[in-house]
Amino acid sequence: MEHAVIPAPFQFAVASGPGFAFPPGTAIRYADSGLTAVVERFCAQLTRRTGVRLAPVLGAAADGPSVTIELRAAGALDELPGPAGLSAAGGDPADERYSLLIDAGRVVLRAAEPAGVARGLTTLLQLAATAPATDAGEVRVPAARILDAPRYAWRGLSLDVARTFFTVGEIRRVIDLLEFYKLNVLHLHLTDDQAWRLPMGRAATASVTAGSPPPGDDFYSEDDLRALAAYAAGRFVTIVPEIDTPGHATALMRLHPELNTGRNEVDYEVLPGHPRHAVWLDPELPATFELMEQVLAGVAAIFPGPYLHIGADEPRGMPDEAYTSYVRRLRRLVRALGRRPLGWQEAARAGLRPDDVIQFWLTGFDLPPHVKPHIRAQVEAELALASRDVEAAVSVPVPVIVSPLPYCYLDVPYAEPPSSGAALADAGLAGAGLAGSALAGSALGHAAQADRLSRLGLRVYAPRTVAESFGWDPGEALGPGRAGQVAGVEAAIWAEAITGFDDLSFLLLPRLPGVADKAWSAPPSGPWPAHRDRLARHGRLWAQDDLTYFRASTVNWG
Ligand code: TNX
Repeated sequence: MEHAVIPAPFQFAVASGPGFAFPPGTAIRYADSGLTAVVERFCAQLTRRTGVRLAPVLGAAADGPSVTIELRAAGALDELPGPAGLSAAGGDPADERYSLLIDAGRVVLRAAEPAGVARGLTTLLQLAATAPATDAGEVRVPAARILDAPRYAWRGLSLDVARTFFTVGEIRRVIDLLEFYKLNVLHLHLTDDQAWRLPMGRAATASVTAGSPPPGDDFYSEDDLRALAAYAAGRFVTIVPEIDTPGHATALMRLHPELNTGRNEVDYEVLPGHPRHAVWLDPELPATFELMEQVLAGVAAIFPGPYLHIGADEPRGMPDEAYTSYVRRLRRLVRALGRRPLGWQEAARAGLRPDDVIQFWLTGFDLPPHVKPHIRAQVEAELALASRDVEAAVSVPVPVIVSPLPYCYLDVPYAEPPSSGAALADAGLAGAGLAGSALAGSALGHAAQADRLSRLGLRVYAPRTVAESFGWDPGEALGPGRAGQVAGVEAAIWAEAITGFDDLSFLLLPRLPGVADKAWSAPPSGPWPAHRDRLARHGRLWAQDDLTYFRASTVNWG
Protein backbone atom coordinates (compact mmCIF):
# COMPACT_ATOMS: atom_id res chain seq x y z
CA MET A 1 0.00 0.00 0.00
CA GLU A 2 1.43 3.34 -0.95
CA HIS A 3 -0.12 5.33 1.87
CA ALA A 4 -2.74 5.23 4.63
CA VAL A 5 -4.14 8.73 4.20
CA ILE A 6 -7.90 9.02 4.83
CA PRO A 7 -9.69 10.58 2.99
CA ALA A 8 -7.69 9.39 -0.01
CA PRO A 9 -6.00 12.35 -1.75
CA PHE A 10 -7.04 13.36 -5.26
CA GLN A 11 -3.64 12.38 -6.61
CA PHE A 12 -0.84 10.55 -4.84
CA ALA A 13 2.13 9.97 -7.15
CA VAL A 14 4.84 7.92 -5.54
CA ALA A 15 8.29 9.25 -6.44
CA SER A 16 11.60 7.41 -6.40
CA GLY A 17 14.00 7.70 -3.52
CA PRO A 18 14.01 6.96 0.18
CA GLY A 19 11.52 9.64 1.21
CA PHE A 20 11.95 12.18 3.98
CA ALA A 21 13.19 11.20 7.43
CA PHE A 22 12.54 13.81 10.10
CA PRO A 23 15.83 14.56 11.88
CA PRO A 24 15.36 15.78 15.47
CA GLY A 25 14.54 19.47 15.49
CA THR A 26 13.59 19.64 11.79
CA ALA A 27 12.73 23.24 10.89
CA ILE A 28 9.21 23.91 9.74
CA ARG A 29 9.39 27.22 7.88
CA TYR A 30 6.48 29.53 7.14
CA ALA A 31 6.29 33.19 6.27
CA ASP A 32 2.83 34.26 7.40
CA SER A 33 2.21 34.80 11.10
CA GLY A 34 -1.45 33.97 10.53
CA LEU A 35 -0.33 30.34 10.29
CA THR A 36 1.37 30.18 13.68
CA ALA A 37 -1.48 28.50 15.52
CA VAL A 38 -1.94 25.86 12.81
CA VAL A 39 1.78 25.15 12.60
CA GLU A 40 2.20 24.90 16.35
CA ARG A 41 -0.72 22.53 16.65
CA PHE A 42 0.77 20.36 13.92
CA CYS A 43 4.11 20.24 15.72
CA ALA A 44 2.45 19.25 18.98
CA GLN A 45 0.44 16.51 17.24
CA LEU A 46 3.47 15.15 15.43
CA THR A 47 5.44 14.95 18.65
CA ARG A 48 2.58 13.31 20.49
CA ARG A 49 2.04 10.72 17.79
CA THR A 50 5.61 9.96 16.70
CA GLY A 51 7.98 11.49 19.22
CA VAL A 52 9.49 13.68 16.46
CA ARG A 53 10.20 17.27 17.51
CA LEU A 54 9.98 20.09 14.98
CA ALA A 55 11.16 23.67 15.30
CA PRO A 56 8.67 26.21 13.91
CA VAL A 57 10.56 29.03 12.18
CA LEU A 58 8.68 32.16 11.14
CA GLY A 59 10.13 33.88 8.09
CA ALA A 60 13.77 32.98 8.21
CA ALA A 61 15.32 30.76 5.57
CA ALA A 62 17.25 27.83 6.90
CA ASP A 63 19.64 25.23 5.56
CA GLY A 64 19.28 21.52 5.99
CA PRO A 65 16.29 19.24 5.87
CA SER A 66 13.08 21.16 6.42
CA VAL A 67 9.36 21.36 5.94
CA THR A 68 8.50 24.57 4.08
CA ILE A 69 5.02 26.04 3.85
CA GLU A 70 4.30 28.31 0.91
CA LEU A 71 1.07 30.26 1.17
CA ARG A 72 0.20 31.27 -2.38
CA ALA A 73 -2.00 30.02 -5.18
CA ALA A 74 0.14 28.76 -7.97
CA GLY A 75 0.77 26.24 -10.67
CA ALA A 76 -0.77 22.84 -10.44
CA LEU A 77 -3.12 23.87 -7.62
CA ASP A 78 -5.07 26.09 -9.96
CA GLU A 79 -5.84 23.11 -12.15
CA LEU A 80 -7.55 21.24 -9.34
CA PRO A 81 -11.35 21.42 -9.39
CA GLY A 82 -13.13 23.61 -6.84
CA PRO A 83 -15.53 21.87 -4.45
CA ALA A 84 -19.19 21.22 -5.21
CA GLY A 85 -22.02 22.33 -2.95
CA LEU A 86 -22.48 24.79 -0.13
CA SER A 87 -20.11 26.17 2.45
CA ALA A 88 -21.51 25.86 5.98
CA ALA A 89 -19.43 28.89 6.92
CA GLY A 90 -21.16 30.99 4.26
CA GLY A 91 -19.97 32.67 1.09
CA ASP A 92 -17.47 31.01 -1.18
CA PRO A 93 -15.98 27.87 0.31
CA ALA A 94 -12.51 28.19 1.83
CA ASP A 95 -9.76 27.11 -0.56
CA GLU A 96 -8.74 23.74 0.88
CA ARG A 97 -6.56 22.67 -2.04
CA TYR A 98 -2.93 21.89 -1.35
CA SER A 99 0.09 20.15 -2.76
CA LEU A 100 2.81 18.28 -0.92
CA LEU A 101 6.19 17.48 -2.44
CA ILE A 102 8.20 15.02 -0.42
CA ASP A 103 11.76 14.06 -1.29
CA ALA A 104 14.87 13.07 0.61
CA GLY A 105 15.93 16.61 1.46
CA ARG A 106 12.68 18.42 2.14
CA VAL A 107 8.95 18.63 2.27
CA VAL A 108 7.19 21.52 0.52
CA LEU A 109 3.55 22.26 1.29
CA ARG A 110 1.78 24.73 -0.96
CA ALA A 111 -1.73 26.17 -0.50
CA ALA A 112 -3.55 29.40 -1.22
CA GLU A 113 -5.27 29.75 2.16
CA PRO A 114 -4.75 28.66 5.77
CA ALA A 115 -7.49 26.02 5.38
CA GLY A 116 -5.43 24.40 2.62
CA VAL A 117 -2.30 24.53 4.78
CA ALA A 118 -4.20 22.83 7.60
CA ARG A 119 -5.41 20.06 5.27
CA GLY A 120 -1.89 19.51 3.93
CA LEU A 121 -0.43 19.33 7.44
CA THR A 122 -3.09 16.78 8.40
CA THR A 123 -2.00 14.64 5.46
CA LEU A 124 1.63 14.92 6.52
CA LEU A 125 0.66 14.04 10.10
CA GLN A 126 -1.24 10.94 8.94
CA LEU A 127 1.68 9.89 6.71
CA ALA A 128 4.14 10.20 9.59
CA ALA A 129 1.85 8.59 12.17
CA THR A 130 1.05 5.58 9.97
CA ALA A 131 4.59 5.14 8.60
CA PRO A 132 6.02 1.67 9.16
CA ALA A 133 8.77 1.61 11.78
CA THR A 134 12.27 1.74 10.29
CA ASP A 135 15.33 -0.14 11.55
CA ALA A 136 17.04 3.11 12.43
CA GLY A 137 14.08 4.14 14.58
CA GLU A 138 13.45 7.26 12.49
CA VAL A 139 10.12 8.50 11.19
CA ARG A 140 10.17 8.42 7.40
CA VAL A 141 7.43 9.56 5.03
CA PRO A 142 7.47 8.26 1.43
CA ALA A 143 8.80 10.28 -1.51
CA ALA A 144 5.71 11.52 -3.29
CA ARG A 145 3.93 14.30 -5.11
CA ILE A 146 0.46 14.81 -3.67
CA LEU A 147 -2.21 17.04 -5.16
CA ASP A 148 -5.41 17.25 -3.21
CA ALA A 149 -8.78 19.01 -3.14
CA PRO A 150 -12.15 18.21 -1.60
CA ARG A 151 -15.08 16.96 -3.66
CA TYR A 152 -17.73 18.67 -1.49
CA ALA A 153 -17.53 21.94 0.42
CA TRP A 154 -19.87 20.66 3.19
CA ARG A 155 -18.55 17.55 4.95
CA GLY A 156 -20.05 16.89 8.31
CA LEU A 157 -21.22 14.85 11.23
CA SER A 158 -24.58 15.32 12.89
CA LEU A 159 -24.18 14.57 16.61
CA ASP A 160 -27.15 13.83 18.87
CA VAL A 161 -26.37 15.49 22.19
CA ALA A 162 -30.05 15.41 23.18
CA ARG A 163 -30.53 11.68 23.79
CA THR A 164 -27.16 11.47 25.54
CA PHE A 165 -25.39 14.46 27.05
CA PHE A 166 -21.78 14.85 26.00
CA THR A 167 -19.59 17.29 27.89
CA VAL A 168 -17.85 20.20 26.20
CA GLY A 169 -14.58 18.28 26.58
CA GLU A 170 -16.08 15.24 24.86
CA ILE A 171 -17.44 17.35 22.02
CA ARG A 172 -13.96 18.82 21.61
CA ARG A 173 -12.62 15.30 21.14
CA VAL A 174 -15.22 14.77 18.41
CA ILE A 175 -14.11 18.03 16.74
CA ASP A 176 -10.49 16.81 16.87
CA LEU A 177 -11.60 13.66 15.10
CA LEU A 178 -13.47 15.67 12.47
CA GLU A 179 -10.34 17.71 11.77
CA PHE A 180 -8.21 14.57 11.53
CA TYR A 181 -10.50 13.32 8.74
CA LYS A 182 -10.83 16.72 7.02
CA LEU A 183 -14.50 17.07 7.96
CA ASN A 184 -15.58 20.68 8.38
CA VAL A 185 -19.12 20.68 9.81
CA LEU A 186 -20.37 19.67 13.24
CA HIS A 187 -24.15 19.66 13.17
CA LEU A 188 -25.33 19.64 16.79
CA HIS A 189 -28.76 18.11 17.40
CA LEU A 190 -29.41 20.11 20.56
CA THR A 191 -33.04 19.34 21.33
CA ASP A 192 -35.35 16.35 21.18
CA ASP A 193 -38.12 14.60 23.10
CA GLN A 194 -35.70 13.40 25.77
CA ALA A 195 -33.95 16.70 26.51
CA TRP A 196 -33.57 20.37 25.70
CA ARG A 197 -29.85 21.12 25.89
CA LEU A 198 -30.03 24.84 25.17
CA PRO A 199 -29.81 27.56 27.81
CA MET A 200 -32.37 29.52 25.76
CA GLY A 201 -36.01 28.59 26.07
CA ARG A 202 -35.78 27.78 29.77
CA ALA A 203 -37.61 29.56 32.55
CA ALA A 204 -35.86 32.83 33.44
CA THR A 205 -34.17 31.56 36.60
CA ALA A 206 -32.56 28.61 34.86
CA SER A 207 -31.32 30.47 31.81
CA VAL A 208 -28.36 32.27 33.31
CA THR A 209 -25.99 29.45 34.20
CA ALA A 210 -26.02 25.73 33.66
CA GLY A 211 -25.53 25.05 37.38
CA SER A 212 -26.31 21.48 38.41
CA PRO A 213 -29.57 20.43 36.84
CA PRO A 214 -31.33 17.19 37.77
CA PRO A 215 -29.69 14.08 36.27
CA GLY A 216 -30.61 13.62 32.62
CA ASP A 217 -31.46 17.27 32.29
CA ASP A 218 -27.98 18.67 31.70
CA PHE A 219 -27.69 21.56 29.31
CA TYR A 220 -24.97 23.82 27.89
CA SER A 221 -24.43 27.36 29.07
CA GLU A 222 -24.04 30.18 26.58
CA ASP A 223 -20.34 30.22 27.43
CA ASP A 224 -20.08 26.48 26.71
CA LEU A 225 -21.63 26.97 23.29
CA ARG A 226 -19.49 30.00 22.50
CA ALA A 227 -16.36 28.12 23.54
CA LEU A 228 -17.32 25.21 21.30
CA ALA A 229 -17.95 27.49 18.32
CA ALA A 230 -14.51 29.06 18.80
CA TYR A 231 -12.74 25.72 19.31
CA ALA A 232 -14.36 24.39 16.15
CA ALA A 233 -13.51 27.51 14.13
CA GLY A 234 -9.85 27.16 15.09
CA ARG A 235 -9.96 23.70 13.51
CA PHE A 236 -11.73 24.82 10.33
CA VAL A 237 -15.01 23.30 11.53
CA THR A 238 -18.31 25.21 11.47
CA ILE A 239 -21.00 24.31 13.98
CA VAL A 240 -24.51 24.13 12.54
CA PRO A 241 -26.95 24.22 15.48
CA GLU A 242 -30.22 22.29 15.18
CA ILE A 243 -33.32 23.19 17.15
CA ASP A 244 -35.68 20.36 16.31
CA THR A 245 -39.36 21.31 16.20
CA PRO A 246 -42.37 21.08 15.71
CA GLY A 247 -42.21 17.31 16.40
CA HIS A 248 -39.71 15.81 18.87
CA ALA A 249 -40.84 18.56 21.28
CA THR A 250 -41.67 16.64 24.47
CA ALA A 251 -38.81 18.16 26.48
CA LEU A 252 -39.76 21.70 25.49
CA MET A 253 -43.37 21.06 26.45
CA ARG A 254 -42.16 19.78 29.83
CA LEU A 255 -40.32 23.09 30.34
CA HIS A 256 -43.33 25.05 29.07
CA PRO A 257 -46.63 23.36 29.93
CA GLU A 258 -48.38 26.50 28.69
CA LEU A 259 -47.58 25.37 25.12
CA ASN A 260 -50.16 22.61 25.45
CA THR A 261 -53.24 23.51 23.40
CA GLY A 262 -55.17 20.38 24.19
CA ARG A 263 -54.58 18.85 20.77
CA ASN A 264 -50.79 18.72 20.51
CA GLU A 265 -49.98 15.98 22.97
CA VAL A 266 -51.55 12.96 21.34
CA ASP A 267 -51.72 9.23 21.15
CA TYR A 268 -52.07 8.37 17.50
CA GLU A 269 -52.41 5.03 15.76
CA VAL A 270 -50.59 3.88 12.66
CA LEU A 271 -52.32 0.51 12.93
CA PRO A 272 -55.45 0.06 15.06
CA GLY A 273 -54.61 -1.04 18.58
CA HIS A 274 -51.02 0.29 18.56
CA PRO A 275 -51.11 3.81 19.95
CA ARG A 276 -47.92 5.91 19.82
CA HIS A 277 -47.32 9.04 21.85
CA ALA A 278 -46.28 12.34 20.22
CA VAL A 279 -45.95 16.00 21.11
CA TRP A 280 -45.86 18.79 18.53
CA LEU A 281 -45.80 22.56 18.73
CA ASP A 282 -49.05 24.21 17.78
CA PRO A 283 -48.84 27.10 15.29
CA GLU A 284 -52.26 28.32 16.41
CA LEU A 285 -50.80 29.44 19.72
CA PRO A 286 -49.00 32.83 19.60
CA ALA A 287 -46.83 31.86 22.61
CA THR A 288 -45.25 29.09 20.50
CA PHE A 289 -43.59 31.57 18.16
CA GLU A 290 -42.82 34.11 20.86
CA LEU A 291 -40.75 31.43 22.54
CA MET A 292 -39.22 30.10 19.33
CA GLU A 293 -38.26 33.59 18.20
CA GLN A 294 -36.40 34.14 21.44
CA VAL A 295 -34.69 30.75 21.17
CA LEU A 296 -33.63 31.25 17.55
CA ALA A 297 -32.33 34.75 18.25
CA GLY A 298 -30.30 33.46 21.21
CA VAL A 299 -28.80 30.64 19.16
CA ALA A 300 -28.03 32.95 16.24
CA ALA A 301 -26.23 35.34 18.59
CA ILE A 302 -23.81 32.57 19.56
CA PHE A 303 -23.16 30.67 16.34
CA PRO A 304 -21.85 32.93 13.58
CA GLY A 305 -22.55 30.55 10.66
CA PRO A 306 -25.32 31.43 8.19
CA TYR A 307 -27.33 28.20 8.66
CA LEU A 308 -29.86 27.42 11.36
CA HIS A 309 -31.16 23.85 11.23
CA ILE A 310 -34.84 23.76 12.12
CA GLY A 311 -35.14 19.96 12.28
CA ALA A 312 -38.78 19.45 11.25
CA ASP A 313 -38.41 15.66 10.97
CA GLU A 314 -41.04 13.08 11.84
CA PRO A 315 -44.05 15.32 12.60
CA ARG A 316 -45.90 12.33 13.95
CA GLY A 317 -49.53 12.75 14.90
CA MET A 318 -49.55 16.34 13.56
CA PRO A 319 -52.15 17.49 11.03
CA ASP A 320 -50.57 18.44 7.67
CA GLU A 321 -51.93 22.00 7.67
CA ALA A 322 -50.55 22.64 11.14
CA TYR A 323 -47.14 21.31 10.07
CA THR A 324 -47.04 23.43 6.93
CA SER A 325 -48.08 26.56 8.72
CA TYR A 326 -45.56 25.97 11.53
CA VAL A 327 -42.58 25.31 9.25
CA ARG A 328 -43.32 28.32 7.02
CA ARG A 329 -43.59 30.60 10.01
CA LEU A 330 -40.38 29.27 11.54
CA ARG A 331 -38.46 29.73 8.28
CA ARG A 332 -39.62 33.34 8.24
CA LEU A 333 -38.29 33.83 11.76
CA VAL A 334 -34.94 32.37 10.73
CA ARG A 335 -34.73 34.61 7.66
CA ALA A 336 -35.67 37.66 9.73
CA LEU A 337 -32.54 36.94 11.78
CA GLY A 338 -30.48 37.06 8.59
CA ARG A 339 -29.95 33.29 8.60
CA ARG A 340 -30.75 30.56 6.13
CA PRO A 341 -33.06 27.73 7.27
CA LEU A 342 -32.08 24.12 6.72
CA GLY A 343 -34.46 21.29 7.52
CA TRP A 344 -34.65 17.53 7.38
CA GLN A 345 -36.26 16.14 4.24
CA GLU A 346 -39.81 16.23 5.66
CA ALA A 347 -39.64 20.05 5.61
CA ALA A 348 -40.27 19.79 1.85
CA ARG A 349 -43.94 19.16 2.76
CA ALA A 350 -44.25 22.80 3.77
CA GLY A 351 -43.26 23.89 0.25
CA LEU A 352 -39.79 25.00 -0.84
CA ARG A 353 -38.18 28.13 -2.24
CA PRO A 354 -34.88 27.99 -4.08
CA ASP A 355 -33.05 29.36 -1.02
CA ASP A 356 -34.22 26.54 1.23
CA VAL A 357 -31.86 23.66 1.96
CA ILE A 358 -32.95 20.12 2.68
CA GLN A 359 -31.14 17.28 4.42
CA PHE A 360 -31.92 13.91 2.89
CA TRP A 361 -31.87 10.92 5.26
CA LEU A 362 -34.82 8.60 4.82
CA THR A 363 -34.41 6.14 2.01
CA GLY A 364 -35.05 2.41 1.69
CA PHE A 365 -33.28 0.32 4.31
CA ASP A 366 -33.59 -3.29 5.38
CA LEU A 367 -35.77 -4.14 8.35
CA PRO A 368 -34.70 -7.18 10.34
CA PRO A 369 -37.18 -10.09 10.45
CA HIS A 370 -38.13 -9.55 14.12
CA VAL A 371 -39.65 -6.09 13.45
CA LYS A 372 -43.34 -6.13 14.40
CA PRO A 373 -46.00 -5.52 11.74
CA HIS A 374 -47.19 -2.20 13.17
CA ILE A 375 -43.65 -0.78 13.18
CA ARG A 376 -43.10 -2.16 9.68
CA ALA A 377 -46.31 -0.41 8.55
CA GLN A 378 -45.19 2.85 10.10
CA VAL A 379 -41.76 2.69 8.46
CA GLU A 380 -43.29 1.89 5.09
CA ALA A 381 -45.75 4.79 5.36
CA GLU A 382 -42.93 7.18 6.29
CA LEU A 383 -40.73 5.89 3.46
CA ALA A 384 -43.48 6.52 0.91
CA LEU A 385 -43.93 10.11 2.10
CA ALA A 386 -40.17 10.62 2.31
CA SER A 387 -39.59 9.70 -1.31
CA ARG A 388 -42.19 12.28 -2.34
CA ASP A 389 -40.24 14.83 -0.28
CA VAL A 390 -37.09 14.10 -2.28
CA GLU A 391 -38.95 14.50 -5.56
CA ALA A 392 -40.29 17.85 -4.35
CA ALA A 393 -36.79 19.02 -3.43
CA VAL A 394 -35.44 17.89 -6.79
CA SER A 395 -38.13 19.65 -8.78
CA VAL A 396 -37.68 23.14 -7.25
CA PRO A 397 -34.63 22.53 -7.22
CA VAL A 398 -33.03 23.16 -3.82
CA PRO A 399 -29.58 22.13 -2.61
CA VAL A 400 -29.60 18.87 -0.66
CA ILE A 401 -27.17 17.71 2.03
CA VAL A 402 -27.11 13.92 1.74
CA SER A 403 -27.13 11.59 4.74
CA PRO A 404 -28.65 8.40 3.30
CA LEU A 405 -29.49 6.17 6.25
CA PRO A 406 -27.93 2.90 5.01
CA TYR A 407 -24.54 4.58 4.49
CA CYS A 408 -24.41 7.60 6.78
CA TYR A 409 -26.32 6.52 9.90
CA LEU A 410 -23.67 5.38 12.30
CA ASP A 411 -26.29 3.92 14.66
CA VAL A 412 -27.00 1.09 12.22
CA PRO A 413 -25.72 -2.07 13.96
CA TYR A 414 -22.46 -3.58 12.74
CA ALA A 415 -22.94 -6.94 11.04
CA GLU A 416 -19.54 -8.58 11.42
CA PRO A 417 -18.13 -10.01 14.66
CA PRO A 418 -15.21 -8.32 16.41
CA SER A 419 -11.81 -9.75 15.59
CA SER A 420 -10.89 -12.59 17.88
CA GLY A 421 -8.92 -12.13 21.09
CA ALA A 422 -5.91 -13.89 19.58
CA ALA A 423 -5.85 -11.45 16.70
CA LEU A 424 -5.85 -8.61 19.21
CA ALA A 425 -2.73 -9.85 20.90
CA ASP A 426 -1.04 -10.30 17.52
CA ALA A 427 -2.09 -6.93 16.20
CA GLY A 428 0.99 -5.09 17.37
CA LEU A 429 -0.88 -2.77 19.72
CA ALA A 430 2.15 -2.78 21.98
CA GLY A 431 3.38 0.06 19.79
CA ALA A 432 0.44 2.12 20.96
CA GLY A 433 1.37 1.52 24.54
CA LEU A 434 -1.13 -1.30 25.02
CA ALA A 435 0.49 -4.56 25.92
CA GLY A 436 -1.41 -7.71 25.00
CA SER A 437 -2.28 -8.45 28.61
CA ALA A 438 -3.73 -4.99 29.19
CA LEU A 439 -6.12 -5.62 26.34
CA ALA A 440 -8.07 -8.24 28.22
CA GLY A 441 -9.90 -5.69 30.33
CA SER A 442 -9.62 -2.77 27.93
CA ALA A 443 -12.28 -1.34 25.68
CA LEU A 444 -10.58 -3.21 22.86
CA GLY A 445 -10.82 -6.57 24.63
CA HIS A 446 -13.06 -9.19 23.09
CA ALA A 447 -15.64 -9.23 25.89
CA ALA A 448 -15.98 -5.43 25.89
CA GLN A 449 -16.33 -5.49 22.11
CA ALA A 450 -18.98 -8.19 22.22
CA ASP A 451 -20.90 -6.30 24.91
CA ARG A 452 -20.98 -3.08 22.88
CA LEU A 453 -21.86 -4.97 19.74
CA SER A 454 -24.89 -6.46 21.46
CA ARG A 455 -26.06 -3.15 22.95
CA LEU A 456 -25.31 -0.56 20.30
CA GLY A 457 -27.02 0.17 17.03
CA LEU A 458 -30.78 0.44 16.72
CA ARG A 459 -32.54 -2.89 16.35
CA VAL A 460 -35.03 -1.49 13.87
CA TYR A 461 -32.17 -1.49 11.32
CA ALA A 462 -30.79 -4.69 9.84
CA PRO A 463 -27.07 -4.90 10.65
CA ARG A 464 -24.59 -3.93 7.93
CA THR A 465 -20.90 -4.65 7.49
CA VAL A 466 -18.41 -1.80 7.43
CA ALA A 467 -17.81 -2.65 3.76
CA GLU A 468 -21.54 -2.38 2.96
CA SER A 469 -21.69 1.03 4.66
CA PHE A 470 -18.80 2.14 2.45
CA GLY A 471 -20.42 0.99 -0.81
CA TRP A 472 -21.99 4.18 -2.17
CA ASP A 473 -21.39 7.36 -4.13
CA PRO A 474 -22.84 10.64 -2.81
CA GLY A 475 -23.30 11.87 -6.38
CA GLU A 476 -25.86 9.13 -6.92
CA ALA A 477 -27.63 9.44 -3.57
CA LEU A 478 -30.57 11.38 -5.02
CA GLY A 479 -30.86 9.19 -8.11
CA PRO A 480 -29.34 9.27 -11.56
CA GLY A 481 -28.73 12.66 -13.18
CA ARG A 482 -29.11 14.55 -9.91
CA ALA A 483 -25.48 14.84 -8.85
CA GLY A 484 -25.60 18.61 -9.33
CA GLN A 485 -28.06 19.03 -6.50
CA VAL A 486 -25.90 17.35 -3.90
CA ALA A 487 -24.68 20.17 -1.68
CA GLY A 488 -22.69 18.16 0.82
CA VAL A 489 -22.41 14.97 2.84
CA GLU A 490 -23.11 14.34 6.52
CA ALA A 491 -22.80 11.28 8.68
CA ALA A 492 -25.27 11.13 11.57
CA ILE A 493 -24.99 9.53 14.97
CA TRP A 494 -28.12 9.19 17.11
CA ALA A 495 -27.71 8.45 20.77
CA GLU A 496 -30.84 6.65 22.04
CA ALA A 497 -28.84 3.53 22.96
CA ILE A 498 -25.57 5.24 23.82
CA THR A 499 -24.56 5.42 27.47
CA GLY A 500 -21.36 7.47 27.25
CA PHE A 501 -18.41 8.64 25.21
CA ASP A 502 -16.89 5.18 24.69
CA ASP A 503 -20.16 3.93 23.18
CA LEU A 504 -20.17 6.97 20.92
CA SER A 505 -16.65 6.44 19.63
CA PHE A 506 -17.36 2.71 19.15
CA LEU A 507 -20.06 3.70 16.65
CA LEU A 508 -18.04 6.52 15.05
CA LEU A 509 -15.00 4.35 14.44
CA PRO A 510 -14.31 2.93 11.93
CA ARG A 511 -17.27 4.15 9.83
CA LEU A 512 -16.89 7.93 10.17
CA PRO A 513 -13.57 7.98 8.23
CA GLY A 514 -15.43 6.10 5.47
CA VAL A 515 -18.04 8.86 5.18
CA ALA A 516 -15.22 11.44 5.25
CA ASP A 517 -13.63 9.63 2.33
CA LYS A 518 -16.88 9.76 0.34
CA ALA A 519 -17.29 13.47 1.11
CA TRP A 520 -13.73 14.51 0.27
CA SER A 521 -12.33 12.11 -2.28
CA ALA A 522 -12.98 12.37 -5.99
CA PRO A 523 -15.18 9.69 -7.49
CA PRO A 524 -14.81 6.84 -7.49
CA SER A 525 -13.42 7.40 -4.01
CA GLY A 526 -11.76 4.02 -4.19
CA PRO A 527 -12.62 0.41 -3.72
CA TRP A 528 -13.27 -1.01 -0.28
CA PRO A 529 -10.07 -3.13 -0.08
CA ALA A 530 -7.85 -0.03 -0.42
CA HIS A 531 -9.88 1.87 2.19
CA ARG A 532 -9.92 -1.20 4.46
CA ASP A 533 -6.13 -1.46 4.36
CA ARG A 534 -5.78 2.23 5.22
CA LEU A 535 -8.24 1.87 8.09
CA ALA A 536 -6.16 -0.99 9.44
CA ARG A 537 -3.34 1.46 10.07
CA HIS A 538 -5.57 3.98 11.87
CA GLY A 539 -6.69 1.66 14.70
CA ARG A 540 -3.38 2.26 16.46
CA LEU A 541 -3.92 6.03 16.24
CA TRP A 542 -7.36 5.77 17.86
CA ALA A 543 -5.96 3.61 20.64
CA GLN A 544 -3.27 6.26 21.09
CA ASP A 545 -6.06 8.79 21.66
CA ASP A 546 -7.90 6.48 24.03
CA LEU A 547 -10.75 6.18 21.57
CA THR A 548 -12.71 2.96 21.76
CA TYR A 549 -13.37 1.60 18.29
CA PHE A 550 -15.05 -1.41 16.75
CA ARG A 551 -12.36 -3.93 15.79
CA ALA A 552 -14.32 -5.36 12.87
CA SER A 553 -13.10 -8.83 11.96
CA THR A 554 -13.15 -7.74 8.31
CA VAL A 555 -10.18 -5.40 8.88
CA ASN A 556 -6.68 -6.65 9.62
CA TRP A 557 -5.97 -4.16 12.42
CA GLY A 558 -2.30 -3.39 12.69
C1 TNX B 1 -34.61 9.14 12.81
S1 TNX B 1 -33.00 11.15 11.36
C2 TNX B 1 -34.57 10.35 13.48
C3 TNX B 1 -34.01 10.41 14.83
C4 TNX B 1 -33.63 9.06 15.34
C5 TNX B 1 -32.96 8.28 14.24
C6 TNX B 1 -32.42 6.96 14.67
C7 TNX B 1 -34.08 12.00 11.88
C8 TNX B 1 -34.18 13.27 11.21
N1 TNX B 1 -34.88 11.55 12.87
O1 TNX B 1 -34.93 11.04 15.70
O2 TNX B 1 -32.77 9.22 16.42
O3 TNX B 1 -33.87 8.10 13.20
O4 TNX B 1 -31.59 6.42 13.68
